[in-house]
Amino acid sequence: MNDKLKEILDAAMEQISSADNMEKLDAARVGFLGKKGELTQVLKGMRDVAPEDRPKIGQMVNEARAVIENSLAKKKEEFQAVLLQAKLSSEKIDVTLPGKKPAIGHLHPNTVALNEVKKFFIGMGYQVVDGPEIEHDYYNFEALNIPADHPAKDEQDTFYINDDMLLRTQTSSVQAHVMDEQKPPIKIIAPGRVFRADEVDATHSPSFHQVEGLVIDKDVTFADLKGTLAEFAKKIFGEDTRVKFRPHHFPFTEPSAEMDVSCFKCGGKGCRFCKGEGWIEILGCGMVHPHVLEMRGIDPEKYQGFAFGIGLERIALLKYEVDDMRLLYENDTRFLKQF
Ligand code: 2NM
Repeated sequence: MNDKLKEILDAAMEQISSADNMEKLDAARVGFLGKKGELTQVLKGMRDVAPEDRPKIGQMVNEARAVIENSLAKKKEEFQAVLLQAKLSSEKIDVTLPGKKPAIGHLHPNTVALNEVKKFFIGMGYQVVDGPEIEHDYYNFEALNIPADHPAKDEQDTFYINDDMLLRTQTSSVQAHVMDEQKPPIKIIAPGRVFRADEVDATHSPSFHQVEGLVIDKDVTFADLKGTLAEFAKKIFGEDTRVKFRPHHFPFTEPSAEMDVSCFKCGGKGCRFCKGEGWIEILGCGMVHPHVLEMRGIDPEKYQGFAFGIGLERIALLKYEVDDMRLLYENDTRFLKQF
């Protein structure tokens, strides 16, 4: 019996140590320790052993079983370590590889232009104000000297919400509110989105942006207007820029004018950029109409004001030499990332 056990133990150790994968190791376990395994058979054969020898034999079988189980466990651990190592090296991350560059956006051309405009006027002591995009018909039109039957109301045909409310056509409505809320002196710009029922083309959009300015104080004259806007043109289009005022009509200013700047491409000689004119139209302006001041409770005998309106897209398109406003709104990054 002793010899038989030793034989089984040797065979088991041999099979375990020569197993080179998990399947073979498992086969060895079943072959020796399983229900029909060789060691199990020995235990089953105990009934043939003399009763006085049984404890001793039993102990020997259990010892052999412990030795085999130990070896199996050790070998299993070895295999698992090898598997883990293989997994770790196949899933290794190369921390020295260059990272993916995050796509960082940048300011929209409109925003860049607006920042420049703001910077100039803030430097001149203006306050930047905003107001509602949805406005009362009264503040958008009547308060700006555009009565219900005025032809200018047709030109600016807009989007009505109901009989009283509309999407503002100009940010001058903000200035009417400021005249209600503040006493002169007033020195403000009102940048913002405005809306008009226009068809989309290279120079029109149903929604665009304006920066309107208003100065009200004692002894404000057209000379203040000219000096301010000439300085503005130099800051935006270059120190050599000259300006020209052409008489115009706006219902809310009297007198009114449009301001042209000398072409910053050809310096005024005439080129393709300024369509041979040498001048480029840039904004509308004028002295605030006395009736506009009266309606807001400001005495036009004591106070005068000048006002102006700049199209932001126009500035952005000129600055970047882009000939189609639609490009500013299509969000095509191939276009936008050039700036
Ligand atoms: C323009 C042109 C000329 C203007 C007038 C006013 C106000 F509120 F004082 F009446 N705000 N903005 C104005 C004047 C706007 O845009 C082309």
